[in-house]
Amino acid sequence: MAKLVSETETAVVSEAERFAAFAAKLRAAGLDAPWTSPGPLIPPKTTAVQARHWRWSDIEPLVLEGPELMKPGRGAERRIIRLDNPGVPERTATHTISIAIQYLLPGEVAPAHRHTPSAIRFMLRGRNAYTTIEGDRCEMRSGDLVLTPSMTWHDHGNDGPDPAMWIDLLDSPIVRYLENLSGEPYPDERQQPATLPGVSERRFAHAGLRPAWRPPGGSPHHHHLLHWRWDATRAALDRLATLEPSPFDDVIMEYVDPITGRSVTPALGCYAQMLRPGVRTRAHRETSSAVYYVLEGTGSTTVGTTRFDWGPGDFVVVPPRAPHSHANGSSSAPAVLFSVQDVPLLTYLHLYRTEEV
Ligand code: GTQ
Ligand code: FE2
Repeated sequence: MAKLVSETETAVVSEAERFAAFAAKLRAAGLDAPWTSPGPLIPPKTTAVQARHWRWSDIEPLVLEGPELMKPGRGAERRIIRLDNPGVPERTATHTISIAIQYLLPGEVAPAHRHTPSAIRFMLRGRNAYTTIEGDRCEMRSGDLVLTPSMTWHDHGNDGPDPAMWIDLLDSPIVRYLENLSGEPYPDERQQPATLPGVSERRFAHAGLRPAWRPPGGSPHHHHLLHWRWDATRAALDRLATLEPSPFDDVIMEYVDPITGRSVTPALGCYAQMLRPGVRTRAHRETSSAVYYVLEGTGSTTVGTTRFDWGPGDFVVVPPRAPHSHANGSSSAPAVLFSVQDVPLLTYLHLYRTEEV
């Protein structure tokens, strides 16, 4: 008997040794056979993105402290403070979305540059602050969304009497993962703007209408809307609120290119959403991730079993596949949320799924 057992053991060891020897030969040849190591062929991976809540009362004093320590200019370029999700290796808000608050004092300029990530600005406060994109000067008022497509020259300035503050939303984590992160400074601090500001808005900001003639030539970026005004967005939400709402998001609209109907950037979409007074949405899971920013009202977002109670200026991150629902805490006032979500990218990859939980 003893002899038999030891023979079996020898056979087992030698099989493991043969696997190890084979794996070593594969490695030396720059190859790998997944069946030489334990585990399933396609091991599932749980998300590193954490459900998180940042309160505006914690963010704002730190944003206001920035100017004592940093001046925008060549080098550091932008006075920004990023949302840091501790679960994400690159310390961005989610694995696909980078969010920052940018702060610019009266008279300051954030110098012109361009880069491969697409960027979106969501204006918070200040008057006569602008972003110039490919020469089109977009004067940003509170609640406006301004698009900086990939590799377009852009500089920001504040010509008003008050400090200006806005949210930057970038797809840089995706571009980094795709190993295409790059950028360059513009030769001058600012671009020479076109004679008239808001050219893209003059051409394209009229829902249901597009110019039947455009001057020949110009940058390809001169054929898209770059600036969505808050008053139009808010009015659209009020009108949609008179019709049947989504059970999961209540009254929700996506910002789109009025000519192509596509999301504002290829990977990331932006949404404006109203939770009518007293509304509690049903919970669902989505394969996408999202960052919500509270514009108006108070309420809560429940992610998994954690309830985040929010008010104006707060941010909430919903990781991929996390069950989530929203509630307006007021029975008399609407709550309004702005969000950025990687739904367009997931849809393109045929990975977007949603299910009620
Ligand atoms: O304002 O151009 O938050 O290039 C990150 C990178 C803002 C900007 C950010 C940028 C900018
Ligand atoms: Fe930039």
